[in-house]
Amino acid sequence: MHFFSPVLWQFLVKWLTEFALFPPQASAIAPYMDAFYFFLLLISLVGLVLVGLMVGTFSIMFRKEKNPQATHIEGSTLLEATWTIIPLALFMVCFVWGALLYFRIYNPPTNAMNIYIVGKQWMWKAEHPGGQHEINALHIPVGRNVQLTMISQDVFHSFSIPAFRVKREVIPGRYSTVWFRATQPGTYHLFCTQYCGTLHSSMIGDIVAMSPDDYEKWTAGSTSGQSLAQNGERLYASLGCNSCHSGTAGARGPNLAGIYRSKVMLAGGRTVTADDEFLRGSILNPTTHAMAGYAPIMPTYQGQVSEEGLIDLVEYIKGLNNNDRIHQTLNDSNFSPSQAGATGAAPNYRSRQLNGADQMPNAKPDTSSSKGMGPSPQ
Ligand code: HEC
Ligand SMILES: [Cu+2]
Repeated sequence: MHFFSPVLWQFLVKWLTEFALFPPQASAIAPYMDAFYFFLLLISLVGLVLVGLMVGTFSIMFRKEKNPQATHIEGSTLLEATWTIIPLALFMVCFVWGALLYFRIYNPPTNAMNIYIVGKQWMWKAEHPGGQHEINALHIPVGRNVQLTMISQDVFHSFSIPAFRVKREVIPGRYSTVWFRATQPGTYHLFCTQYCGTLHSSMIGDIVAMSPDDYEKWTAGSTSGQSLAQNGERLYASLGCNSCHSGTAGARGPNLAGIYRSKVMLAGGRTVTADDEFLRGSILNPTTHAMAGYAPIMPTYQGQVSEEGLIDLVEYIKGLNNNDRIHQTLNDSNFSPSQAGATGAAPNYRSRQLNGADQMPNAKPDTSSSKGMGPSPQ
């Protein structure tokens, strides 16, 4: 490429016009993050200049020609106290300020709408509660708190939106969350910021922040018909969860209606809150999540349900308020939990998956599951 090549000049002009020293401030937390960042930058700069100047001045003032013999070397308590106390005070300011920001960033507000993210080599998949799926893109409404519940299907990834000043590790085997409130409509970069293999650099996408109206239009226009909770309900029946978790007296498994965010007593006597992570863990590792008062008979579903399927199940259990529809499903498929309990034989989950799924009386849309998607109550 020679000097007069138009390609070169085009590139230069593009680089100069689009070069951004700093990403836009497009989320509620961004100005606070930047204030802290610039404070750190400022005190570092002041320290650098101060120390640099003193090193320079003193090495000239006390150079060897002027002072061939080192004399008058003595300590000064006042001086030492000063250069200890001032940096200490500055560091304490950073600590308190940083901690306050940290809590704000890592505690999602309870009114946040939840979207699921599954990372894999090398793409981001987003799943909205209403059943909208996206790849390497995420549509969100401006002005609403959005929480992402994220998991990786393979290696470590990291979900980063510089314009929102958020970044969170996305790891296999465990949900991690991040939240933000977009303040300006626009399209922003999404990066994977954790080297995750050959095509790591192409694990990027667009965050599309839209006005609430546009967002409503978008969600209405891109449903796949089934919400996550509806998919979860089908899975729940086809995997045979309902045979034990039927909510009837004497059922072999605990009643799962209303369990979300409640306190659960484990077999060891420890009490935990049934959050997303707990629900997912209960399905994959029932033994380590064993509940007090129940026999550890729940089979593990490790390797039988994909991360997407687990999200569906979790989303379904989260919205489960009563067991009416479970009873209906069980009656319709001529399968009662007491029957299974009496024979002592484990129900055949596989064949039920084939027969049960299409016979379910669940054609009517489940409105309870889509409550998170409505317009913001402010
Ligand atoms: C063979 C009966 C059985 C089947 C089938 C079964 N479970 Fe369980 N489940 C149990 C029992 C018993 C417990 C309580 C003891 C324990 O935690 O291991 C339990 C615990 C749980 C818990 C934790 C509840 C709490 O209050 O701690 C969740 C969540 C759960 N099961 C979900 C599921 C899902 C989802 C499925 C289907 C994919 C399923 N279970 C299938 C018997 C079963
Ligand atoms: Cu990655």
